[in-house]
Amino acid sequence: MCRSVDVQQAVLAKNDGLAATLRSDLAGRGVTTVNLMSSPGSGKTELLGQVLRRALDGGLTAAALTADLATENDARRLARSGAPVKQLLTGGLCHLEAGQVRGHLDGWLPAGTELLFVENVGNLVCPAAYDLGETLRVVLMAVTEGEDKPLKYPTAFGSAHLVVLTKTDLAEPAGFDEAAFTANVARVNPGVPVVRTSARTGTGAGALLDHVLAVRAGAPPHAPALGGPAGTHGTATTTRTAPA
Ligand SMILES: Nc1nc2c(ncn2[C@@H]2O[C@H](COP(=O)(O)OP(=O)(O)OP(=O)(O)O)[C@@H](O)[C@H]2O)c(=O)[nH]1
Ligand SMILES: [Mg+2]
Repeated sequence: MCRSVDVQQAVLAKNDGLAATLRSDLAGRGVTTVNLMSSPGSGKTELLGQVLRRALDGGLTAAALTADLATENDARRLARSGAPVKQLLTGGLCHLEAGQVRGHLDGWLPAGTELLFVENVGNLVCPAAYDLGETLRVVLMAVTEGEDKPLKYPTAFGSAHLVVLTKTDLAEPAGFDEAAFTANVARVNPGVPVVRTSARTGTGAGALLDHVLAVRAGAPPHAPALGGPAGTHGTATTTRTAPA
């Protein structure tokens, strides 16, 4: 038991080191990196496609790396935006690690990329423990998932710089209690901004992009309840729950 905890801590510590180097390399290349985390099917790909299109329409250079256990479906969907997109297959792993991200960026990330979006594997547990060297960590949740999810997944919600509520077009039929959701978010991560979105109506993609661009322009990201100082996540081994 102790030995397996030691191994987990060592894995996370190694990841933190690689993530810190990656963060510094990406910042040096002028790349703002956004890590998108949510449970499967929350709407990451659908929303990201809209954000990429808006970024490109606004004259920005944006790219996306999307991770799944299997299929290239999401890369195909995201490529319709016109942005460079790469599919990362994790070979059965339920989360992304910094070393994998680095391996897929090397030799692929186009020079001059300003915004890099990384769509994590659909999972609210394991991805939360792994720093990917991101500038912004975003956790998404659909209104159909239930207001209590921030309390049930405190690491994912507590370590985020930004929370995105998706599928708000379904709030009424789902009987979603937004006030309870907002209160639960505030309990695990006081002060974290929440952006409401619907890929069906097109609501919120602009607000999400604006938030990313504000941070890129120098606005300090929210300091999450869990994690290191704003803009860094190099403390997984001491402040985050290790993955099961
Ligand atoms: N009604 C509604 N449906 C949506 C919305 N966004 C996504 N969907 C649908 O929800 C399903 C899942 O969306 P995806 O974008 O694939 O979700 P995901 O989080 O990328 O899923 P994984 O990559 O498998 O984790 C699809 O059928 C989408 O069309 C939305 O805002 N409103
Ligand atoms: Mg997806």
